[in-house]
Amino acid sequence: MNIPKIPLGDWLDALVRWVTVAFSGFFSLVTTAIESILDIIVNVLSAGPPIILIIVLTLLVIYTSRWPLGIFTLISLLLIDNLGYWDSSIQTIAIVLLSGLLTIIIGIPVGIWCAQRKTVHRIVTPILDFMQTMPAFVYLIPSILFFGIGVVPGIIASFIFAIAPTIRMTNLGIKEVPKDLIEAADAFGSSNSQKLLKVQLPIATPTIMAGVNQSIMLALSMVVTASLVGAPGLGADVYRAVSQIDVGRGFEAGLSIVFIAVILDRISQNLRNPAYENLLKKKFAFSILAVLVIVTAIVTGVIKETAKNKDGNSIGAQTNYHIIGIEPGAGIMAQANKAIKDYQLNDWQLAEGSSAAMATELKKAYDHKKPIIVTGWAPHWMFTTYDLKFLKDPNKSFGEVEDIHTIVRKGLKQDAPGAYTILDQFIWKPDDMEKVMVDIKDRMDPSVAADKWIKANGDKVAQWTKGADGGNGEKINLVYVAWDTEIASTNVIAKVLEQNGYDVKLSQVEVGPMFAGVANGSVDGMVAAWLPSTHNKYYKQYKNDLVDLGTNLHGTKNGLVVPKYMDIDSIEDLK
Ligand code: PBE
Repeated sequence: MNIPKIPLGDWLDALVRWVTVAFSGFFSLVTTAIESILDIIVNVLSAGPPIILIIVLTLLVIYTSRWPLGIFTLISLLLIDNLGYWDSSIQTIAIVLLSGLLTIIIGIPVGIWCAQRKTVHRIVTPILDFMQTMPAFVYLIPSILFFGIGVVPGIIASFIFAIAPTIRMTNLGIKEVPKDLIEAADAFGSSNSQKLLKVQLPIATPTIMAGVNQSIMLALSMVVTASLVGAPGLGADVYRAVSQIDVGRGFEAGLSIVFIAVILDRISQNLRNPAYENLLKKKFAFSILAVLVIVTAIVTGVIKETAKNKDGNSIGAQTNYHIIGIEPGAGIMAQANKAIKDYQLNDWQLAEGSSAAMATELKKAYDHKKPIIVTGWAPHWMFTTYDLKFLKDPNKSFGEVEDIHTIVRKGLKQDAPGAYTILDQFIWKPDDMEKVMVDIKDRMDPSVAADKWIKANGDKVAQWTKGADGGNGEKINLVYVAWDTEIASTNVIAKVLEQNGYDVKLSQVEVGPMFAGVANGSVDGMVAAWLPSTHNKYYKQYKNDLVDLGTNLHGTKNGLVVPKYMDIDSIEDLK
């Protein structure tokens, strides 16, 4: 019997699409709110030179957790600054604080409600189980659609992932309040709210704080994940290091995360019972801190606001000085950073994320005729789908028209001569590639789209396979990065190899690992090297261990891309 697949994914897709449109006003409100609060936190944390915050945090740690930990804090923060991760750390601390704040504001009331009503508890528990076990990556996907790329989807995903302990522990803490105390409170005729505020909550506080502490730690564990959708900070540094196989930077950024974790953990654990409470009353100490924070927030806010009002309606102001980028390891990202330098776009930032997230952002802006600037490349389906233009690049920061090369491991020629020949003879045109890309973008399965193109272009494929021995089920492992261009080309060449008797496996990786994998022979090849300039850095690093089979496509282009409705023509206009 043939039971058709239940289209669960399609249903959810449709639901998310509908929600995206129906609640777009609400989502942009949330986005603005979260961004503004985060701005305030970042402003406060970076108000003075780093040493000021280092001293304040050290004092706070000494006060809550004794001086030895204070010394640790001092040294580790100085080290973070010295290694060059101070700004990233500020971003990370701000993100974690905000997610933590949200979990408190929402988690504690929900926890109380659970403790008071059995039904609520019964409904909330499985939801929490679901939220905690669903891989956090999954939340990122609709989050991007709802909130765009940047820090907000990251915060929302962290919040969902981290809120469970606060709710559970609040519920537990209140339930564990001894019965006789409640009875005593009842006997004295206290109202429900009196009972809650004067008896239950105070007694439950240690348990609740343990939950909050857990939530903060979970939020911190999300920073790397959140960076996949463009959240800045140490997580982005780690992600960048992974995609470029930069062991040293990865370790440094990771170490900084560890330091921050220890500091935040100790502060939040001991906040309730500071170590030196006898020297300085808790109320007094925290009031000073609160006043300090509020005053700094107001002062920095006013300064920023006056600065902002000066440039009113420029493209920069409208796009928040953000260029929407893609995977941090992509060559085009290095080029975009170079452009920012070459054209002295000092106010501008390049947001890191992924190609898919960039495409989503572009669609959102385009649908509302809003200004947007993305890192773009051709061939690409976005040029057939939208009216777009490359910004002129007189300084050639993005290099010239390029070729895509096929690169295989050493020894493939001996091990699988037929596959080697096919890979060597593989060549097509930007138009061909774009056709496959458009089908995939219209939600055709990549291998189906590849098959469709192959069927329609038998003559071209025949040229690639001419004179190649068929395989006998030998395994061929191809790597690629999830760029639209390479998804298309890799699937096409994989299909052709399969049709010629090879057992092809595709592995999707980051760009650094793609080159490294072919160089160390753990995979057989790839068709995704953009040369001479885009992937120059990787090519130079590994070229002695690779076999370059030459061009498989001529005529690619990288640059900054904007919708045609925008009134600028050159990167110089961004100044
Ligand atoms: N791209 C597409 C890649 C190469 C292929 C332009 C996004 C890059 O910048 O590395």
